[in-house]
Amino acid sequence: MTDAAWSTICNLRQSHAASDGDFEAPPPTASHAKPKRTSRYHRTIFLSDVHLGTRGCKAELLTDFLANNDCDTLYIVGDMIDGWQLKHHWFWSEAQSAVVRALLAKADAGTRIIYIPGNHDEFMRAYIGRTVAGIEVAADTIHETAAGKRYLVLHGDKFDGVIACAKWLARVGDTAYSLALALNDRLYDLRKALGLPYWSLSAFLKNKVKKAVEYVSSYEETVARAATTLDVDGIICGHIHQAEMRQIGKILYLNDGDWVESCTALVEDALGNLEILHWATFFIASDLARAGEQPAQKAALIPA
Ligand SMILES: [Mn+2]
Repeated sequence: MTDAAWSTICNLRQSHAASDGDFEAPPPTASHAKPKRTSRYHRTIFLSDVHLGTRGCKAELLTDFLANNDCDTLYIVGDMIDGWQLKHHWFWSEAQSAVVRALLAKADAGTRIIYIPGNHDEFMRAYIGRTVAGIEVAADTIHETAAGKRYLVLHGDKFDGVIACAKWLARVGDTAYSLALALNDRLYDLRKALGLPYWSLSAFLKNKVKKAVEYVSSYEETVARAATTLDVDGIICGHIHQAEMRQIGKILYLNDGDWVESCTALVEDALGNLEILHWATFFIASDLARAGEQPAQKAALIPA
């Protein structure tokens, strides 16, 4: 891609600077230098695996999240742009442009943005150590919370190169399993007629799904084990599209999830408390609230 995608982003930046468009241009006066307090203000936001450039990217939800959440520091924990997909299929929507504009508007308004490239946007690794469009690019970094806890922040692909099929297997496996149960009997009859030994399609698929689940938990444990050798309290990563917050030995494993399936972000409040926000819940809840129904369900909150 990457040149094409990059020039799209550069053009967006220029058009953002040139006109207000749908988004507020940053006011020139110093009194407006701080980000505006919107419905939620966090000390830090971590988000990853947005996969801009793919049809799967939930750009509308992310735009809504960015419009309703502000912070002092925003970490983009990799796979923001999907360079792999862009090489084959160019898919860029207005909603995806809106995500880029919203991020640039935050940078212009004084939010510190740190971009840690992942495996799908590895072309961004060429900019490590530089500040591009007001966004700092780093290979990985240490984040210190307001409570003084230290977390290693990185995308997490270095712990596993071949992961793409895990979630796919789990989801497809679920539907396929019931289908397989029905097919299994016919297969049994067929194999018997052909003189072949018994072989269970459903058991085979079940084993595949089990392996996918095992994969996620072994990934989490691998990451946590790697972190124990460092002087940190925990690790914040993305990559496997599975938001999680769990203590593994001495390490607090935090995964901010993704914006393809779960639409989650990890946020830190002024006291250093960390929380995973499931934005789809808030997004739907705000619609319900407008319709006078039940309010949002609050996501898990753990102390720092
Ligand atoms: Mn990744």
